[in-house]
Amino acid sequence: VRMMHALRSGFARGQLYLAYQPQVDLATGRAFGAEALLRWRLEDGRNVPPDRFIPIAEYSGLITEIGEWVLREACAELVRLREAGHVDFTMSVNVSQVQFRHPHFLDMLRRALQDTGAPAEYVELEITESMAMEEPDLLAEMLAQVKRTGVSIAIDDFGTGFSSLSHLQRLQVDRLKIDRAFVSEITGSARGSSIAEMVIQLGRNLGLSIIAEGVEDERQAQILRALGCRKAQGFLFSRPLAPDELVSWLAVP
Ligand code: G
Ligand code: G
Ligand code: MN
Ligand code: NA
Repeated sequence: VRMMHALRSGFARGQLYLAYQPQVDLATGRAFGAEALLRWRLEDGRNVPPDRFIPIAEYSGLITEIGEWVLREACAELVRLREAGHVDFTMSVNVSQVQFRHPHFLDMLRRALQDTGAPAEYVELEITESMAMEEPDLLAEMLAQVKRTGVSIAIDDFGTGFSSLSHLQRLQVDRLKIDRAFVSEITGSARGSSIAEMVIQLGRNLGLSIIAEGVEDERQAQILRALGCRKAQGFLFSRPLAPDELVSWLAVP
């Protein structure tokens, strides 16, 4: 409860901000987009990790307001990047299940796009695989409506949720993100790479884009390339960056 109050007042006082992690093409190393990641810096300069405060934001319902702010902020940053010449750049935004199920989610999404001038086709929403398992018909309908706005959809942490493949096939999803737990295993045994391999193959069969997350070293990148994965994000390329750092990072050829 204490943390909930601290989060509420911290949000009101501007302690939340976004960091942007570049997403790169594995063949060229060039960035095609970024994922917006929520951060909370306390007055004393310490950061609270998102795994600690996001569940509290969800539980308290604050995530609806915070999530709206995140989406608007990320869309505004996308527009600034476009004005700086990065016109073919996508912005991925994490959406919590609580936020996504809010009755006004679609209105909120449309308004955020309209007010910021962010082009929908360069905005991607990340939902978690666990969301894909609950109330499949409702989710399928929601995703269809999101798609009608022009925004695309990625399934985050893919491979962790055991969602059924027949269900996945019915969802209007554009991309699967291979969870970093599976990326960290690919340099070990053949068994270790089997989930990453399966996801890449699944993406190929269903016509979905695949991105590997948490890529930390060149060997992992090499194996992913060999398996046919074409996109990645992770510390090998860049940690999450402040907006001005992202602009500088993008400027280096
Ligand atoms: O990089 P990081 O430690 O920030 O990510 C921790 C977790 O927090 C990840 O699972 C990520 O998906 C989640 N996360 C980061 N930003 C947001 C956000 O804006 N909204 C939601 N709902 N989750 C986020
Ligand atoms: O949304 P998601 O849970 O995927 O958020 C990505 C999380 O992973 C963020 O907390 C981000 O800071 C973190 N992260 C990004 N790249 C790497 C990486 O290469 N290695 C590890 N261990 N974590 C990473
Ligand atoms: Mn994510
Ligand atoms: Na993830």
